[in-house]
Amino acid sequence: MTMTIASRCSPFASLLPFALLAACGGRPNAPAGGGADVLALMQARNLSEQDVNAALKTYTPTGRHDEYYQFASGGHGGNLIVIGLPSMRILKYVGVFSPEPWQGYGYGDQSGDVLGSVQRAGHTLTWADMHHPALSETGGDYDGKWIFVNDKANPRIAVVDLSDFVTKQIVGSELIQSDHGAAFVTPNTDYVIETAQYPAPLGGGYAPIETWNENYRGAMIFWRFDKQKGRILPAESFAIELPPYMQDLADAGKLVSDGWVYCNSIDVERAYGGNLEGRPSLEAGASQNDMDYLHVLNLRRAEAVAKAGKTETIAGMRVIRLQTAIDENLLAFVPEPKSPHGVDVTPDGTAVVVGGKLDTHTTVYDTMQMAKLIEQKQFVGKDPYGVPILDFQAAIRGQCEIGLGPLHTTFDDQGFAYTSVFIETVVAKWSLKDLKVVEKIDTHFNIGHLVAAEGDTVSPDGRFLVAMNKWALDRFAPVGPLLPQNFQLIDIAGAPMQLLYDMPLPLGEPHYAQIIKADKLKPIDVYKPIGFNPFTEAVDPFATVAGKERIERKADGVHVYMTAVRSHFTPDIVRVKAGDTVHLHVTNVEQAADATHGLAIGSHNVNLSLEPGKHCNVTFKADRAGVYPFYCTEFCSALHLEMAGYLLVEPQ
Ligand code: RUQ
Ligand code: CUA
Repeated sequence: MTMTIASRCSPFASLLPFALLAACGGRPNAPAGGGADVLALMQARNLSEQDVNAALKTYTPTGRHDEYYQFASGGHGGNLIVIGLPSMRILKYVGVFSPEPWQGYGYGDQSGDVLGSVQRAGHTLTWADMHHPALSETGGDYDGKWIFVNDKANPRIAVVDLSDFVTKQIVGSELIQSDHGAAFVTPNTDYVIETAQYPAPLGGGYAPIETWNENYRGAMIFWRFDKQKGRILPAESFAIELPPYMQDLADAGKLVSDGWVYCNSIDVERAYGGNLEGRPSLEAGASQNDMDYLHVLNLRRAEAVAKAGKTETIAGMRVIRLQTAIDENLLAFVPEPKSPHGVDVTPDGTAVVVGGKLDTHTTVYDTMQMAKLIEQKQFVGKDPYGVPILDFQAAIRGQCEIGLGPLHTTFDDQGFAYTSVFIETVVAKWSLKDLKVVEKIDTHFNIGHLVAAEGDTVSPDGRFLVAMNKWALDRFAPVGPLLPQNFQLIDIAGAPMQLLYDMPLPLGEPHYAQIIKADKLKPIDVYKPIGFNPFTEAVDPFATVAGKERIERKADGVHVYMTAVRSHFTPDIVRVKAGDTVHLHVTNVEQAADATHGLAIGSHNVNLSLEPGKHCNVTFKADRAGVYPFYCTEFCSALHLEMAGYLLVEPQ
């Protein structure tokens, strides 16, 4: 058999991976796909053996599911992107901070309530700068239940339910004016961490920027998450006031360091710009010192302090003031090299890896050692606000010489760390044991974050890593000056690392992503029982039963109780008077998987997605007399085009 394959596929047979040999020779008499044999295809498409090897590792035949889900931030698109691995097929965009027409997200009453639930400075927001998704965890491992995402521009946190991939809640506090160290969860998802980035007066309001040192502050918010309800409880959440440095990324301790939180900072120089006012630019001013401060917070103690009521309420948020945090010994600093960025706790929880953008090292801090030094109050100094400082050398395990511009670090199951190196534009693989680089692989280009399968849990999977590159340059067919980002799938199962696939991501700049084993998710396929409202998570009081469709005129307007089923809406004629407020209540009474209908009413910005069993309410003003067709927007059946009706707005 082997001989037959070898002779059929020569001259490269010995070089080809086994799977390919099987493909070209497994059925000796069957022609390869499309009638051409594999070698001819390779030649025709100018593919190397390495290319074919990569293709075999990612190609996923029809009907076969991916092994992993990657949840990627949609950046300033404000949506969450769901990608299958290893195929890199996009499975879904989930509307979170931006309206999502396909899902009707932001167009119905309740989905609009979620999207519009946090206003800032009196403004309704329809976009976000999403950075860091965080999957919910139990015991430090992803549990596949929820995912949290942040909005850097208008500090908010959203809760996305992974049973139906729908955004259920958005919270935000006017305490802070931006965030970056978010969203990160504690190992049992008791808290979702949101840290401010750019200092401002706490709670909003104005203070002259010259009074930065006195009046501007940072803060870290601990949003309490209730796993029973699947919701953040703002009233049980609290914050810690921080000095006016620019706090950057954060991470929660795990296992031995469970109960500790780490956050780095830039601009301990407290520069605030003014390059047209005779001061150095913010960028130059913030890069003067050799060291910034890694913040080490004792969350358990902070929780007790908040519980004891040693807080002040600012903008509705309970805040542990900085002096209280110092007095209670729940905050300490450790120097960290030049303009740090990523802070990542190792799978065993014994260390925190910090990448310094203007340094050539990653610094590995010893979590237990820092806890000990803090408990014994072995400090070597104080910052201008009185926050105690630990000795750098005493706090670290060591440093790894990485290369130019280390940013973020993720981990595998073999004791290796993988750091994105922005300036060098490579992934550096290094050993956590002896802090030595073992291998580097090029990325294309300017890698930002990177993520390995379950790489920030207590039990990483290894196998795959995705480099999330900022620039694509020449990788794809040109599409004008605004280029997509480039996600590169890398095989890390063995050495050397192998680049498998380039995926353009043309929708805002994603920053971070997380990768979870697919079998941890158990999404529903239809809403049950019929009339279920995903946003209230109950059968809607306005749910309509087949046979009970009706139109009722009430004090607050005209209520239309409608059903949708292949291939008609009932009622299909709706008569109202100009000036009426219309409350449309629509239930998709079907229970067949994928039997989704849509409901669009032209000229009124009405657009609903009616998945099987789902109920939607939408309220709109029929202010202008006219004849407005409505119709189904999903090609649901052979008579889909006939699934239509008329909104007749009669003159008064
Ligand atoms: S941060 S790479 Cu939010 Cu690194 Cu973007
Ligand atoms: Cu329902 Cu098309």
